[in-house]
Amino acid sequence: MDRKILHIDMDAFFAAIEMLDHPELKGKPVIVGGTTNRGVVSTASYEARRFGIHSAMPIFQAREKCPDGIFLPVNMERYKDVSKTIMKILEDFTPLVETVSIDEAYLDITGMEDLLGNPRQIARRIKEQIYDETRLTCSIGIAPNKFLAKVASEMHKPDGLTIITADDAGTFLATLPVERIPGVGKSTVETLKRYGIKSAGEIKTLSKDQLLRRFGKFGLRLHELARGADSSPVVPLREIKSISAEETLPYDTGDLSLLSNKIQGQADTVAGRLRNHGLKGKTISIKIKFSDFTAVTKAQTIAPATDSSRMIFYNALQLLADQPLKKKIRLIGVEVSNLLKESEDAQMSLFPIAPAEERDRKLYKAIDEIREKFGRKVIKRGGA
Ligand code: TTP
Ligand code: MG
Repeated sequence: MDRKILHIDMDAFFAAIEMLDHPELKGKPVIVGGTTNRGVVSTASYEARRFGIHSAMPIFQAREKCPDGIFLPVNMERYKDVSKTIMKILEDFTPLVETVSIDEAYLDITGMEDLLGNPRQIARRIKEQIYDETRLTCSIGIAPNKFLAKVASEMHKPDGLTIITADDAGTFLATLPVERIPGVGKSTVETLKRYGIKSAGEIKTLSKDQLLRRFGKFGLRLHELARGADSSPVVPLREIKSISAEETLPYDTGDLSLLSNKIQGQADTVAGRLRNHGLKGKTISIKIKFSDFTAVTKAQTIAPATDSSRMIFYNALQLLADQPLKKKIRLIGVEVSNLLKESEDAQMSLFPIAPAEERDRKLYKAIDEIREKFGRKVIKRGGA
């Protein structure tokens, strides 16, 4: 049966909240991200976007583009509160809600028609209820899968409502620029352009093998997305048990500097995903598969729960240092489990967060231990 997936994304989220809290800013170019020139733009109101301002642009550049803009600091606690209100509204519609960031979620509304009306009616009710409770607008996309629902929600921002059926998907993808595919960054865009590929649909001209060779595992995903296919399920937050990243190495190795670099990258990835979900974890593990395909998992539990890539990295590094490595390694991975929702983390207030110095001391200790064991060359980057 066709699934019905709804993707919802709030419009100019941080800026919209500031305009709500300061009605005199309505209709003005509002830029949230900081008042000094050192930071970057978190987001800009649609009025400010007309000046070419966008997320991640340095503030000084935004000032050049829009000297009369209103520059505001980030008030994250307030935005998180609003986010909670919105997610609660969504969870009243269905428990199948996957929060992907502070202002974005997927809902699986398959089979809800009898209860709540057709997809368009469901989307309208969600929009109405959010507006009633928060006075904010959002954009919604509905499609047979998460990928198409996400691109649909972006199509008619702000206050959009876009439905893509399985039948329209081909036409839609034929004109969708590749940069709009989630996960496609600058370098992928460049490579695809070299093949003369500009739209998502045009990716179909490359074979599965070509895509695999050129882009690795992500190539296989592109192969599917080009056909409008995406089987990934909507996973409600409380069902996420762990977040991990792992990698089969290009060749079997015992090179500790390579392995610690991999762990560092994986710790970054995992920490980013934790933060996206508003989660922190207490158990950090590494997974190692050796050249003879035997495997070990080593874990340690820490307090307080963390979403910091440094904390994850140094704990993972320590686990690696404690692990006898008699054989070459084929695969390495980092996982964080024992997850808590940030808001539910009662322990956070019981354990004061270790001061930066203490964290660094532990990090350096782990690095020293590794150096002692494997020689100085192993970890080159000073603060790692
Ligand atoms: P987005 O949904 O990407 O942006 P938005 O809601 O401001 O605007 P749009 O109408 O296009 O959806 O991100 C949600 C919030 O996350 C955004 O308001 C600010 C924050 N954010 C950052 O802090 N840095 C970033 O680079 C991005 C993209 C978002
Ligand atoms: Mg948004």
